[in-house]
Amino acid sequence: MFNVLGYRNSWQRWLLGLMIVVFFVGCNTLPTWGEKAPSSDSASFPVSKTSETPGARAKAAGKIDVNFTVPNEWMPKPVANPQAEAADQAGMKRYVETIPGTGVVFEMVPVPGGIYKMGSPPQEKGRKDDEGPQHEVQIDPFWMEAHEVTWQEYELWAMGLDQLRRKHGTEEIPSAQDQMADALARPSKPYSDMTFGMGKKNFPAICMTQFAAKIYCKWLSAKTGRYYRLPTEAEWEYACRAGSSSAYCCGDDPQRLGDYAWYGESDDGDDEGNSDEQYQQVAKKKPNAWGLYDMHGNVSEWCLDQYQPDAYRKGSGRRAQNPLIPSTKPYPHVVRGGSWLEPPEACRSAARRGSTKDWKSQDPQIPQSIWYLTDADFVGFRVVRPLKTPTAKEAARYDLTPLEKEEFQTYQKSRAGKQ
Ligand SMILES: [Ca+2]
Repeated sequence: MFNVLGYRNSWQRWLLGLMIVVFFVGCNTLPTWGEKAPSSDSASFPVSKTSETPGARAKAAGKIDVNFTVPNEWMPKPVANPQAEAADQAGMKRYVETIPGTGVVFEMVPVPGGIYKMGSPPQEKGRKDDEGPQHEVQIDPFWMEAHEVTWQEYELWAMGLDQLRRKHGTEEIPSAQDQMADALARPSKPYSDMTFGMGKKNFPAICMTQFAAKIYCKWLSAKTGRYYRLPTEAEWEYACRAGSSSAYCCGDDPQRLGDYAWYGESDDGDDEGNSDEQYQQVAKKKPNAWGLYDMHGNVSEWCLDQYQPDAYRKGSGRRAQNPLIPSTKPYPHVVRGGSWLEPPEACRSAARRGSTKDWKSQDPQIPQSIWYLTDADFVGFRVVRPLKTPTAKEAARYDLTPLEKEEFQTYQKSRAGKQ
């Protein structure tokens, strides 16, 4: 990056790196970038240290603003990936993202903007009250990860493997993107094997809290310079349906689900399921019409929304545009798609589920970990990237809530033995 900008001398590179860090520390609307480097066990959380405005700090530091362009002024410079660039929806392509410095790749699939009916009709088999009434939703275009986040992807951040690779590899000098990524918090080490013996390579990562999934997205954004986040519940269902209005992306008949999904035994016992009572490697079944794998089943997937069973009934009756139910409390948050553990009905496009506190009931810590769900071996996630990168102010809608930041601070203090 620095050479591209013409900063070839070491002191110039150092100064530019310092200025970038200073800029992000001062950015009140994005307080999670630019904190001091974390320890390997747990990291300090970025908090602005002065009341100066970002503009004032940037000015004091020099002409930092020349390195950032609107509307991406708050994001790191993207690492080169021509396939990932698009000026409009027509230009959106499927692309492969290589997590810089690692060789680990994942694939992103374009999801066109559009309008659909969210929820299920009263006659749908297996339908629950929280899925109605159906209502129109308008969704802006985005890319979605073709598959659930795998252990290879997740552990680069969660276990600090990206830092280890850099330490023992040929590229020891962290890039500007690395420095921002390194400044984000990482989980403490897990107490036990979080795969539960179900396999690791190309299997979906599981047992993370929604908080952990959100920080992973921030880390990924810093690493790549492209804005990644969790999907909203409305985006998730839209992508799962891929233009369909039936119970599943392949129609209403659960008999066809086996071609597209890994799922568990049906409630009536007539269908014993196909998952062999464990999660399976990602992208082994057929994708839906938009090229997305395992939206039904395998592992349930985190969404950003607070789960409200009566949310649809509270709707205004007007078409909702990019709806999101903001998070105000730790539970319940939305997971979607059902899992290897659940019957076909729970894997329907409209099926909703909220997280519960007993998903970490075996966690012996006080307070319990903010990173792991010891009892949620059926929960994972995948990332999305909106076509239009939001401004820092717009992105605050999808960012950590004040409550989450407070919980993090409390947890950090308890870990440090200060409480
Ligand atoms: Ca899934």
